[in-house]
Amino acid sequence: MRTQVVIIGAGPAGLLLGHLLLAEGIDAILVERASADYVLGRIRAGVLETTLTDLLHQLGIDERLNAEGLPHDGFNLADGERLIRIDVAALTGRHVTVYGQTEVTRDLMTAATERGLQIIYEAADVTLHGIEGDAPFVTFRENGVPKRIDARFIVGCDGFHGPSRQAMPAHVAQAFEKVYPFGWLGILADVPPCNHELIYASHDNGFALASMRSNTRSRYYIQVPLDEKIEAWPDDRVWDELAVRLGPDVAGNITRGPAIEKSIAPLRSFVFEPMRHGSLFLAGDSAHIVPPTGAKGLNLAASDVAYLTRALTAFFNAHDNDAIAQYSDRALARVWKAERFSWQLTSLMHRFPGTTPFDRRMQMADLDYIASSTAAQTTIAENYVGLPL
Ligand code: FAS
Ligand code: PHB
Repeated sequence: MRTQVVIIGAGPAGLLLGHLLLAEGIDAILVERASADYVLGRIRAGVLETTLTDLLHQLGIDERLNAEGLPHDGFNLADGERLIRIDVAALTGRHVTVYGQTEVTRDLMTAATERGLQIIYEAADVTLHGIEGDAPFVTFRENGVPKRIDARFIVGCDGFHGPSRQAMPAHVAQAFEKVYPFGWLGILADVPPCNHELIYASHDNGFALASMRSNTRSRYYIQVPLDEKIEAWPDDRVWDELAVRLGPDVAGNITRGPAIEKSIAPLRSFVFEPMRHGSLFLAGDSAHIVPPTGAKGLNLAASDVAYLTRALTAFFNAHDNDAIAQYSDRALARVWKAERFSWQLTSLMHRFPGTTPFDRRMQMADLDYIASSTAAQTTIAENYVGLPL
């Protein structure tokens, strides 16, 4: 097989890139390790910047988003005594949309079938070849049969554990990482949310987040120790701890119900440089990871893909090599600012092992300052809605 761009990974980054290239008349084939059902089964992000929703509107892959997406003009920080509302609409003129990553992925998959975007699922042993030349190719096995796709470029959208980042030569690569000493236990339940907007809570016991997927489906998280076992958290214990950490005013509005999904995810900050070498580009989680506190992970995948689409379109349709040469620096500039915001909000809202009473007072003073300062709230707001491309 031959195409112009091989995309490894059919998660949100790969699917979005495939559609955007197709819309520009650029031929792409996606090669995905898992089944479509497995990809859809992963419960992840919930808050979309306009960075991502604008692309879905541009593609016309927005019918369900328009019908079911919940525009949010603000969110809340809870410090144990009050809710500090960050009015992102008033402070930035923009909003975010609550619409699950699973639904974004589902919409992109449905549109792929309708529009003829080629996706090869359950591809085994995907391997990259020739990335330092201008005739790279990917090999893999489909139903046990060896296959090969030749292309002009390969884009690694294969997430944190995929092969693309590993294919970058060590002498050009530099990784930056911070692993946090705790994780997030998340539950999904078909109960109405406890609040009409998200609440990020800082409590002596640890962090909690009250989010949602719709007006009838809630998504909650609590900070747990890194070595915590999910078995130690039956539903009732999760609901009890959420009531404590979200505070008495909110606790009364929590509707309990059986968790339809419950999992623990580690938190890390990670950036890999460069995001391009030869004929290989990286986009999304294959190049960077943020702690989900700032709701940036999925949205950074969208900005990477927006930059890369512009670059590949200039190359194929205008014979302009400059944009592909600038891709890595341009994408990383936005990645690092999102890494900073995510790290800062994580540091503010979580309990770190070894936190001293002074450290805790510093967190409380920071929250008290945010409550009293429009300037501080504006800084948070403009990062939360997404910095400009
Ligand atoms: P993905 O990991 O989504 O997709 C990569 C794809 O590549 C997968 O389908 C995988 O099967 C495939 N792949 C891997 N290896 C392959 C191989 N060898 N060959 C072919 N295909 C291969 N972000 C937020 O904004 N908010 C959140 O609350 C949030 N929660 C998260 C919770 C968890 C547990 C995780 C892991 C991430 C979370 N994220 C969150 C971040 C997440 O949403 C990512 O940013 C988003 O999935 C990025 O999309 P992709 O870059 O497409 O990577
Ligand atoms: C979610 O709803 O899954 C979610 C929302 C906001 C975050 C993280 C996760 O910052």
